[in-house]
Amino acid sequence: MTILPAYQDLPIDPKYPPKTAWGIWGEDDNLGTLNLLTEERVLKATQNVKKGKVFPLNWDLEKPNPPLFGRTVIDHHIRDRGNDAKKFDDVYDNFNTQTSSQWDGLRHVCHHKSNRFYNNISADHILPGPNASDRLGIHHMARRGIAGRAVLLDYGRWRSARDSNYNPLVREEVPVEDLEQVAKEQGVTFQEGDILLVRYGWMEAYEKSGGALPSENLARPDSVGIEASEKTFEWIWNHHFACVGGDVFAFEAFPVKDWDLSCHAQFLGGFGMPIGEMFYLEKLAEECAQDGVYEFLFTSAPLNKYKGVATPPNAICIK
Ligand code: UVW
Repeated sequence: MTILPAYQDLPIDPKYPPKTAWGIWGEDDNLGTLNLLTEERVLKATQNVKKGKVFPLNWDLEKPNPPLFGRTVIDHHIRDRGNDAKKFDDVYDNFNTQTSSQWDGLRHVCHHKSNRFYNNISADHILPGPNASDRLGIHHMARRGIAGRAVLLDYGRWRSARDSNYNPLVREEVPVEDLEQVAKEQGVTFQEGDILLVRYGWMEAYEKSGGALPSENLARPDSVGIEASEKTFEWIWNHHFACVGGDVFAFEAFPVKDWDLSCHAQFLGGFGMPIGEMFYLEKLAEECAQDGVYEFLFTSAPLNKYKGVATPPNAICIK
């Protein structure tokens, strides 16, 4: 098993930009921190299945509506295959893999300071043209599959219990000290290779608001999320999470103040760590609040789209 360097010791080779994890799993690696989901860890994660309760994490494909960032609402048609109302297919038009619940794959956002994607991949690998390749395509994640032990930090419930004015639809930076405190109070101890899920309470607030986001501008909506800072990057890397996800649309506080210093740029481009967004965590969080168990088996089957950028997670947690 690879012994991972600490954040302060990144990169492993001075030829790479500071604080990147490039090269750790080889220069030809397309999976980044998902490499931490070893067979041993997956097997061990199955020991968390005690009740047989299943929690799917895909939100409605049509939400949020209107979509954020100029994305499209899926346009669904039923095709009558024989024109005799006996056999039907689905047809999806305008399907953007990132309108609803999603994994941001490693083609989504580059390490802004170097303008390269994870493992030193340039944008011309991703765009059509003479240098196009399949590097970092979402199919790599799909063909491997994602499974492991996940832990939920229900920051939203913890925070709401302390602050009746808490509003996840307003920009606010969550410091890692607060996540540590939530973990402590929930009795969660992190393990290397964990899938970290954070429920900020954004989706609940969104649903309660009837989908009326306070921001006029759907290209720059407001939300709570983790603080984008060196301290956060160090905390995330040094726990050696396999990936992170939450019920918010960006995982980090939004709008992003400086993309060079954003979690998107550092996690995706710097670490090769997929980011899960708008995961539906409501029923899972209710169950965890009732039984006090915040760890479980997590599985996710990304769409096997050759050279894709992102994917609905098709994730399921089993307790
Ligand atoms: C942001 O870029 C903030 O969100 P997404 O990952 O959905 O593009």
